[in-house]
Amino acid sequence: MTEPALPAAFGFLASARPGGGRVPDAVFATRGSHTRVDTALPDQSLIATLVHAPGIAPDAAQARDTDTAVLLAGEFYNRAALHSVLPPGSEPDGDAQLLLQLLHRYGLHAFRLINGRFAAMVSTGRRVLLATDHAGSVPLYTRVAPGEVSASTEAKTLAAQRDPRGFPLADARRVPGLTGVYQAPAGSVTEIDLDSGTATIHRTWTPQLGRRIMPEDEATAAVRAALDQAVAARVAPGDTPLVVLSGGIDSSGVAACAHRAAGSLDTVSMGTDTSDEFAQARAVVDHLGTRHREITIPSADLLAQLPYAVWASESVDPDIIEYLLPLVALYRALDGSGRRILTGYGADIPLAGMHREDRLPNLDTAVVYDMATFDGLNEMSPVLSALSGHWSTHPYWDRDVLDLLVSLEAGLKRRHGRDKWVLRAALADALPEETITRPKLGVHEGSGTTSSFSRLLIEHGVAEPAVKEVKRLVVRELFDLTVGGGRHPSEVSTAEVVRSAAERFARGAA
Ligand code: IOT
Ligand code: MG
Ligand code: MG
Repeated sequence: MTEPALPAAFGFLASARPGGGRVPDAVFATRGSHTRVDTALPDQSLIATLVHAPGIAPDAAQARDTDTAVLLAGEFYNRAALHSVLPPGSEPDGDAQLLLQLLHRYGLHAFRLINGRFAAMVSTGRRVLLATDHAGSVPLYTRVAPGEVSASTEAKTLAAQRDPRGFPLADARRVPGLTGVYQAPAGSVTEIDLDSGTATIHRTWTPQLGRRIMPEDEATAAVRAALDQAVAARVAPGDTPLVVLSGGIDSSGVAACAHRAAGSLDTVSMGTDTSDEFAQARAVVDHLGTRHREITIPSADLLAQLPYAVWASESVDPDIIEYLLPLVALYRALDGSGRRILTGYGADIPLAGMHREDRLPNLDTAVVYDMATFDGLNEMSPVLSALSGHWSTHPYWDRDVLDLLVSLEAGLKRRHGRDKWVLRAALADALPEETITRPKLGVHEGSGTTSSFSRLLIEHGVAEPAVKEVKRLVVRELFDLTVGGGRHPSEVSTAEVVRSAAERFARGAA
């Protein structure tokens, strides 16, 4: 049997209690089938709803033995290495079983070993462990009270159950407007005592602060090897992956590696009636020979989908929403059954690609800042694509690729007058010259999202200097409606929310 192209589960809502109980029906943004899990352990019960691709039994997303139960949303990328540290003869079937065996050997330190895209909940003895991958790329939320720990990959599902009131969780981020709901930090295990509701957070990963000096050829070879491996680990045997392609260096690099790893590749580009990067993507498509599709979304339709972008990402950051909106609209426009999608998202963070200037001190300041502030923005959330049934994954935020890129000295990132030099040089033999040398263009610029959103506000009477602040109000109101308030995004009108935010701002500013 070939391995399925999608992970066994995309997400979950779960509850651990000393006695039994039931988990309420959950409305996820993630589209998929729901499977109930009810595991009675000697000291607690773990009950859950798993949300997963239709037609794939989510068996590999759960595992148990005598006193421990594991739930896993997402997947691991260093399986061979993880298998190699298990006793001979142990042959775990799926990532949840693999995790269970690692937990036996290493305790909660098992999570320090995993390079993956996942959120996990573990019930063991009288304790509950909530774990995120290094990047927190699958958001994980919790509400904790003595005698009950609820956890979910979507905050909205916890908002729906107001009781019991959550305990404060030191060091975790509160979710705006949702009393008692916290987001588990990226790269951590939250260890909770079920009886008392007290928690300790253990960090399992932190961004590198030291920088490595390397000769040019060594640095480019290391980057290429790491990216090749990260992409190969994200391609399922026998599956043709889909790359969301802008024609910039980041996604074109992923496309080149994916084409090589899978032997065939589908690509898709989105644009709007105001702007697109279709010609630049086409250069890569022709070079690699991918099966390509262009999707044009009118700007008005794009902005009308703002509620979906906020509902899926559960982010309140207006800049991030401008990056995510075009991608969410693209994912929603993909028909057919669930695909495995690779993106170039995140490359600009360790390489300071958004930072358009030459000075190295400022470049490294930007890298340090961005690596210290990404947590909680949810820009890599799988829900962005899972809302239409697709699984997305981001090779540049593979743990090994990210550790390498972050750690390179700034002079390798900005070199010979080029931004992201080391990546461009690493891909020089795999892509057309015009792609290698193409200046960076953000997705929010290439799709005209930032400017159309600004224009919409100005049409509603917002003065130019207030645009940024009103965007923040709009995004927050969309969050309150769709995440806190449980409204489906199809029932929320961007225009109405813009009108109300503009009015509120005008009243406040007057
Ligand atoms: P950008 O790097 O332009 O795009 C991110 C990814 O989205 C691309 O690699 C590509 O896979 C996909 N994409 C972009 N445009 C299109 C398109 N027209 N059609 C299809 N796919 C497309 C913002 C940005 O510049 O996006 N994201 C940054 C950094 C975010 C800042 N976050 C932070 N500081 N925490 C990034 O690194 O991706
Ligand atoms: Mg990029
Ligand atoms: Mg771009």
